[in-house]
Amino acid sequence: MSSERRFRIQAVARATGLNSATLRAWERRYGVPAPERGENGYRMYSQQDIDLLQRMGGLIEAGHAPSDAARIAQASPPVEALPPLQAPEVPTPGPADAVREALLAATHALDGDALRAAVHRALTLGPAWRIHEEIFVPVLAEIGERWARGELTVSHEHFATEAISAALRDLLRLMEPPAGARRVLLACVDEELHSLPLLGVALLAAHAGWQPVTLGARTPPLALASAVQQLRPSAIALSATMARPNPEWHDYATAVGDVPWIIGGQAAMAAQGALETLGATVGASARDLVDFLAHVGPGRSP
Ligand code: B12
Repeated sequence: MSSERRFRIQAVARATGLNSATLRAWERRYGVPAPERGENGYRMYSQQDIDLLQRMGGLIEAGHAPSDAARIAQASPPVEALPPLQAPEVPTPGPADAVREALLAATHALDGDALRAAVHRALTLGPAWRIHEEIFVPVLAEIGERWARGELTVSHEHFATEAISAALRDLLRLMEPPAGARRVLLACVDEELHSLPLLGVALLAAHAGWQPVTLGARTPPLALASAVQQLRPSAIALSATMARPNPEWHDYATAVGDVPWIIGGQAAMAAQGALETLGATVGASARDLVDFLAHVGPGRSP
């Protein structure tokens, strides 16, 4: 490895605003970037890798599909040098850090006023999908960790989830789809109670100009099949967090018929091979939906 400064994935995630699952997914799918590996196997990113990621992120924000953004970012050198990454040991806390901390502190204290105030501050910090990705997703993951360590109870988790879900629903209501927008049908698989991830997916669908229709938690294959019959969606997005002993992937493949489908969440990632064999696209992060929808076609029907 060269003597040039290298950064670990968490530092790169903080510097680029992309989460680590997205960084790994872009590397796997588009080879963007291809960081060196340290002796311990950890990814070690160079400043050039970070510049490339920032270019690709900027292109996606400007409306390019991720696959196009990857190609363009790799082909075009930066017009001007981007500011170097902050040293990972001394990250400067920004407004997003402060809001994340405030959300966690309010959750610990079960303080409704403080939680509402922190959620409102979060809503001022950028476009809806970015607020979700940079603030709500890491806070929910941290709440999950603290719950698993016994530092927070289910009441704390419900308390925070309720407020964040309400905020995401409000954001979705504000993102009126354009006239003639095509439908993407969203649902959690059977027995799946983690419906909140679907709200993030719905936000990105709306951002891409599609009309999300969300069925929510615990949607058995037959219920999905009847919704597909009735709504005739142009695409289907499913979410599966918890692994189950006998997942009915085959029944879902039947339920979707010939409608293109994507499935994400931890359980879907673990069953990637089986799902792809059944014709599904497997998404590592909600952003993968944008790429998938771009391949399905324009958000508005011709
Ligand atoms: C809130 C929460 C709950 C709430 C859910 C409320 C709701 N309405 O959603 C409730 C209380 C119901 C719940 C219940 C349980 N939970 Co829970 N929960 C969480 C928590 C804290 C947040 C979940 C969340 O919304 N995350 C934010 C989302 C946006 O992130 P994500 O799920 O990682 O999704 C990302 C990607 O996977 C992807 N993605 C997901 N879906 C899709 C779909 C598409 C199409 C695409 C493209 C991408 C995509 O995009 C997302 C963003 O990038 C997590 C902690 C965590 N790390 O997530 C635990 C967590 C998921 N829960 C866990 C557990 C163990 C449980 C319970 C078994 C607890 C129990 N003993 O009862 C039950 C199981 C219920 C069930 N059968 O489904 C574990 C799961 C561990 C595992 N995989 O085995 C976690 C990780 C907590 C932990 N650290 O242990 N939970």
